[in-house]
Amino acid sequence: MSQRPDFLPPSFDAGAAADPDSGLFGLSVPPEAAQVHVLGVPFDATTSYRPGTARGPKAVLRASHQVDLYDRYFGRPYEAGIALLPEAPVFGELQGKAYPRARPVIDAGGRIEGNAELAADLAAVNRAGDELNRAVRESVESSLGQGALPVVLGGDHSVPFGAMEALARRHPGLGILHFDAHADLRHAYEGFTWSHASILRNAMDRIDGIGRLVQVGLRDISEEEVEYQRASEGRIVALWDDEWAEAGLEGRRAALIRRTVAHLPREVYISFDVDGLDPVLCPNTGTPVPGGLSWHDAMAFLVELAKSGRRVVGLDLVEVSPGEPGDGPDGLGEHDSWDANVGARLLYRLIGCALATRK
Ligand SMILES: [Mn+2]
Repeated sequence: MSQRPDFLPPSFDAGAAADPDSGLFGLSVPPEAAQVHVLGVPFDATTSYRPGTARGPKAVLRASHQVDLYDRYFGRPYEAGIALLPEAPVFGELQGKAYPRARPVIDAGGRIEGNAELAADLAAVNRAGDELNRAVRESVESSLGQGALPVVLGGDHSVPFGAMEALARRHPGLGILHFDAHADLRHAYEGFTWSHASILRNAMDRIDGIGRLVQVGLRDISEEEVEYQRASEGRIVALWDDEWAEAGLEGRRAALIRRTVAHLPREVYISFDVDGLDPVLCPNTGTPVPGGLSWHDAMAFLVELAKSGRRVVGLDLVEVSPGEPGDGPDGLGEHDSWDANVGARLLYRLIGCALATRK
């Protein structure tokens, strides 16, 4: 056994069931003592297909109490101290403001020409996105200032822009390893500047310090996005889901993982949209698509990334949705949803991977 970190009470047992009132992963670590800061961002205003990811952070928190803290892949990530930051009221306020005003714009398919009311709705949603980005960026900068690993827990995929900004500023040339069914390279989807479907486009167009984007699991894409990838002249590298399936049939996956990871620069940000996984693992996510990575596929990428000597400087997990609202606390059901269970375990592995690269 290693030495017990100071933040754990002497009675703490990593193998025991977590107290329902405990923090993320059953730990109750003050942020000052934690090497990992998880920022929950309950926001999904531009969700176009199926809402619910705004309840993701609460659902993942509750499901995290079931995650075993010892990990055969990455050891004892909990010893670093993992703290869910106190919920910033600004996110709920922005969600309350932007969500209802986004609905009529989405219903109109983003075609707002000549309609002043819709134009005002769209402007309000875009302003909320600006504010959200600023709040996320400031929180991540504060975590970085304290030497902590910043982790953003969505929410939909629009939320981590501020984290990417803060990290690219600190690590010029930063690479992004992006797991997703979608490329998210659309230009202002449905008119929204800060749409979940535009997150990587916004990152590539608006953030100077990003060196390369490596996208894994893609299987639902517009022609405009393919053109954009092509025009990047190698700045964007895609591993398509059909290539991945074919490599499986031919027994070439291990080499393909190594080759994909080799495209990344030394410093890496992971943006993990849970819909990159097989929807069997995330049936309630906002925009599920058949195909996708298995659990073990995703783990193989994380293990290879850690082995490769690269350094994970920050990450997000987004688009985890517990499904229909329930009668339990925080709009959750009586029991943990399967999506939240998978999300909590994935979050723990992502954090474990990142910590393993920082040693
Ligand atoms: Mn996405």
